[in-house]
Amino acid sequence: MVKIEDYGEFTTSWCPGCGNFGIMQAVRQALLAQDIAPHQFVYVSGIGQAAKAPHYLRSNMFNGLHGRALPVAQAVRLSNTNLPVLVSSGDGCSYGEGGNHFLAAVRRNVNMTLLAHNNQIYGLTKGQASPTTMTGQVTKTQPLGVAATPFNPVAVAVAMKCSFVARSFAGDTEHLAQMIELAMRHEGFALVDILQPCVSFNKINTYAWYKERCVNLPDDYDPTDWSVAMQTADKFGDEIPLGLIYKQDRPSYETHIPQLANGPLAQAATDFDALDRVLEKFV
Ligand SMILES: Cc1ncc(C[n+]2csc(CCOP(=O)(O)OP(=O)(O)O)c2C)c(N)n1
Ligand code: SF4
Repeated sequence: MVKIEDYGEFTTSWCPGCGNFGIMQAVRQALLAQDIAPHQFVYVSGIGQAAKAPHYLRSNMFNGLHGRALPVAQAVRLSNTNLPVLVSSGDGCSYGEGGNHFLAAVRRNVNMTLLAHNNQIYGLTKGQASPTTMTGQVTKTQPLGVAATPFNPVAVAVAMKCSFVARSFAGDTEHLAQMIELAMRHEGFALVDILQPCVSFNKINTYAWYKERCVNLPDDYDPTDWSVAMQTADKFGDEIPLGLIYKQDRPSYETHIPQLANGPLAQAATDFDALDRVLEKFV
């Protein structure tokens, strides 16, 4: 039986009060609820404050380049389909630098979970606007205010019929742990967009700002109704719905790959004769 202490205690370089602490607490709770030991999963990230999350959990981990966490995570999962794969990535990393990888991941539907730490700012590089920063918000590099319209990741994911789309809030760790657990148990690509206050560089979208607006979806909400999910996903303003917004059960990418039919590649015996033939032909 796994214990919460098994995931370790680490000193972080995050600012006191950062929303990332709530996310890490929820990740631990979600892993514990599934009885997943540190060696039984892989935690992947790119670059940024969010991407430091795997440094602060005892687990297998891999740091990719900025925006490149998802391709790495897909490769990990496809080479060992026995391993649950969790990704922590900032809104800049997931929706800016990694935007096209995000779209491809939604389409591919490899079985894994993306935790997008959405603080609506670039935290690590000290507060430039990210794709989710609100129009008009003044930052050090946008002194006249952001001119662009913000990217709505939840609406984009629902529009693409992503197989699992949830939104949660770093200030409500119980709700967040529930969403992470649901996402990890889901068969296919799961997005959990997490509203994560950056107390140092985003003075607009604070804990109080999110709390005033966040509303949990009602118990009778049907996440399989795509039209309702589109309307729900479009809401981001005076009201921000939290919960499992959309879900569609469909076969994950792994099930389409004939080479995986006999089990994980990582456990397959190496065919040295075939390897010799390849080397002879191409080297
Ligand atoms: C290709 C590339 N572009 C830019 C950078 C510089 N850079 C590093 S972290 C970062 C922003 C991180 O913001 P975000 O992904 O939102 O994560 P946060 O730090 O807010 O958690 C940037 C622009 C980089 N390392 N690589
Ligand atoms: S700069 Fe923002 S995101 Fe980074 S650790 Fe500090 S509060 Fe968190």
